[in-house]
Amino acid sequence: MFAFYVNFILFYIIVQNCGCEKYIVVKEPVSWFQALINCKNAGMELASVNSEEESKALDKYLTDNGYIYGYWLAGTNLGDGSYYWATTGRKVIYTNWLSGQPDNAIMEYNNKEGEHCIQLGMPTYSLKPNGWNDLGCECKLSYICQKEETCYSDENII
Ligand SMILES: [Ca+2]
Repeated sequence: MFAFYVNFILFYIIVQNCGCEKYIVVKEPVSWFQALINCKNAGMELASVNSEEESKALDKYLTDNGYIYGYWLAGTNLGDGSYYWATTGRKVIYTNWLSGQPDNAIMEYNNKEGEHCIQLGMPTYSLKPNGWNDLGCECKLSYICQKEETCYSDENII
C-alpha cells in the first residue's frame, strides 16, 4: 500500500444527466505525470472538468475546504499544442482560465520550456482562485482523481 491512500478526502458530486462522479483530493504534492499515474493506480483518473456545472460544484467543495496551492487536472497541451484531457483523449472544450491565463510563462523553474499542464486554483494569483492556470508539468501540486460511479447514499454529496 502506498502513501497515496493516507492523505485524501473523498466526496461526490452529482452531475446532471451524467450519474455520480466520485472524487478524491490528494494533498501530497506530486508532478502532473505522477498525479496521472497515481490516479490510474487507484482505479481512477486524474480529474477533467467538462462543464460549468461540474466546475462550480468542484470549486464550491474546494473553497469550502480551503484551497492549498492548486490542484492538477488532466489537461495538457504537450501533444500538438492544443489542450486535451490526457485521460479521455478529448479536446478541452469547456474552459475556466483565470484572467491572463494560459500565458505559457517561460521561467527558470521550467527550464524556459513553458507551461503545459492545467492547474485548478491559484490562490497566490487571484482572490478568486477557482479558475485555471497553465503551469510547468514538473511542478509538484496536490491533485484530484475522479471516477464515474453509482451513488449509493447521500453521504458526502454536495
Ligand atoms: Ca501560467
